[in-house]
Amino acid sequence: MLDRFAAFLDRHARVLLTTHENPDGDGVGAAVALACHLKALGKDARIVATPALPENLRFLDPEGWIEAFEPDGIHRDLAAWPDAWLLIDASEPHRMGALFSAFESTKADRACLDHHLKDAPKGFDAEFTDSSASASAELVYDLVRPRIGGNLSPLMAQALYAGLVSDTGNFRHSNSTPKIHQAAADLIAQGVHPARTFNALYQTATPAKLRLFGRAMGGLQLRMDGRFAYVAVTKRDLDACGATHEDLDELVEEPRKLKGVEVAALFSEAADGRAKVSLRSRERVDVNAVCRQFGGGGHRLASGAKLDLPLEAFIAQVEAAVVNQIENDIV
Ligand SMILES: [Mn+2]
Repeated sequence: MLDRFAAFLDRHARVLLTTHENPDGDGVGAAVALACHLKALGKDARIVATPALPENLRFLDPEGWIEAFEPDGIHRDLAAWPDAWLLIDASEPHRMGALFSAFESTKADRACLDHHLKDAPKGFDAEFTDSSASASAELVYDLVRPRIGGNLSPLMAQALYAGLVSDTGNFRHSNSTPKIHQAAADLIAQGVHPARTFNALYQTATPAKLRLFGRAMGGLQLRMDGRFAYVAVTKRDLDACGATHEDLDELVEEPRKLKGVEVAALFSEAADGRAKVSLRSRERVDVNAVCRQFGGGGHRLASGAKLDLPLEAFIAQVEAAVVNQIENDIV
């Protein structure tokens, strides 16, 4: 697959690199590293992100290569620029969000580079996918490492390492393979600083966010002898802490830390006024099955749903469904 991908890159001179909307560390890290590689080969490479590069990923782009998508401004004719348009870290064109209409109208060769488990990609001229890889950054590492004798540039090494960290949950998830650790070891040996990377990616909370977590955890609810644990956050809680909906990110990980918990939930009043739940399962309970009952979904161990109901009523319904699912999945 990577030889095919290298041949694809060889055939093109102006390569536009994009990733899914609301870019994450893997999509951005893989794009920056690939841009380094293409520029070193004498090619023109641009990276466009939508809506923009998140604050905590700025350190991956010290050269300021990444352009925030402006469909009515500098990117009005974006579709005409590239001879190859590559979607990184996704294999469904609509995941590009606002970039999709430009992608649809381009005459460039369209390709994707991805590691997600999906049906066969549609809407591309070429597909480069490998679901055995833990991160898109791993695919880029495997592409460039044998082709670059000696050390990678510090910029490329940092970008690749951040991608590996992002998609393995800092080497905690089940995709933390021996191969990923070997790649990380190679990058650290070349000068990447693991603690600085972790701090830049994750240790970015504001006082408002920490106060919100404290307030939410003060209301921790336990059911079924602690096998189901949840917290709930209302608009009033957000206002009282001076927090925003973005500050809810990762809060569901807190009740998940309980010993013996099988399912953790975060209930909240979403920005659109609907009641929202994020469910996380440790291993055995299928929370996707729960969320599908409420018109939502996701993965078996991480799923969500939204419903037009008062928060209290929604909590009661989801709680009943979770209790059922735990009884069903754990014999
Ligand atoms: Mn990824």
